[in-house]
Amino acid sequence: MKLSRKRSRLLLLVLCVVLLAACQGESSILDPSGEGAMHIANLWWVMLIIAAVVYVQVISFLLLALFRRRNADGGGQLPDTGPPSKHARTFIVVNGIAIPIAILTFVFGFNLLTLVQLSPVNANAQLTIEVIGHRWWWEVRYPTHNIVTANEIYIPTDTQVELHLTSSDVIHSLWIPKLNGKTDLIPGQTNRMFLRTSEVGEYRGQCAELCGIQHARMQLFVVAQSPSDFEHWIEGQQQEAPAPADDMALRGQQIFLGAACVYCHTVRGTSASGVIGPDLTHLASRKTLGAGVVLNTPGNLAGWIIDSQSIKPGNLMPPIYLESDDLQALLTYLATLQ
Ligand code: HEC
Ligand SMILES: [Cu+2]
Repeated sequence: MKLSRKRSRLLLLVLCVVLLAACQGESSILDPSGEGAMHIANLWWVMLIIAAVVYVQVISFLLLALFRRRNADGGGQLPDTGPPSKHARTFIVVNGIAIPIAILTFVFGFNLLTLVQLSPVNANAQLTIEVIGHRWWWEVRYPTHNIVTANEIYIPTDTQVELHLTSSDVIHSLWIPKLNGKTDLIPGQTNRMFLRTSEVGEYRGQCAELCGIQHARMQLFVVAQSPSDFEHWIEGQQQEAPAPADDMALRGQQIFLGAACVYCHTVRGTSASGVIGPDLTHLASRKTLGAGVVLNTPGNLAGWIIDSQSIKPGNLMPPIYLESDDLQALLTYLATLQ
């Protein structure tokens, strides 16, 4: 098929728009909101520009050579010009050796500089948060505040936050594209990574290391708040679960404490102290269930409890059968875990 000039121009335009659109978005490294991601984006742009200039130069030399050859005498055969002239030799030394060495040295240096900038060792942390990878969710602990939550990392803006990363089973990798690069979570080892942003907002994160069947659905959210909002959040999360205020919630609590839930989940302020699944003390304050798989609504919560396998197949919570009014009471109780 032969494209008319007008059509191919249109195609080019559409292509450009599509490519530019890919630069934005909630998981784009080219749209940084944090200090770490900004250094990475700078490196990316510098390398892109250098590569583009080199590409244009190489292609123009290639075209020049082709063009010259066609004009040479002898029907496409290169004329015998004897040994290369001094001029030709200088050309090769400059363009083939000196410039590539200069470019590679510069890029290497820029990479080292970026690595240093990304290194948490140089940063004096104002807040430390522990993140523990599990198949397939994130445990998030604030050791100085005595808080445990899951799949959400709340941070104050304009604060140097240091994450201590480890894993309880296989290797995972934490990646919050708009805030920083990837760092592995390795069992038996603690890796560090820093987060710093001045923009209030929600940033998507994702496990970036194949860790099993639900790897792709191991998401998390970083919520950056103003320092005063963050203090408020901390105070809320430090509370133990309140005692049930009415009969329905009380019945729900009894069902919760009498069911298998307690072997896997903790609710501070009750006897439930399991550590296999996420801490549920402030479940109702979370936005999603199952590491970002569904929104935390009563309907989704009911569906999750009865058969989380149909929502996130292969996850480590078994289906739990409950009579419908028992389930209703349990939902009422779970809704009090603000
Ligand atoms: C055998 C252990 C086990 C039992 C028993 C169990 N769970 Fe879970 N639960 C898990 C695991 C593991 C997850 C995390 C699944 C994931 O996201 O991949 C989970 C996740 C959840 C979540 C989502 C939490 C979040 O923040 O995403 C809720 C809510 C929940 N369980 C409630 C319950 C309730 C209520 C019961 C009892 C009726 C129960 N679970 C019984 C292991 C268990
Ligand atoms: Cu993972």
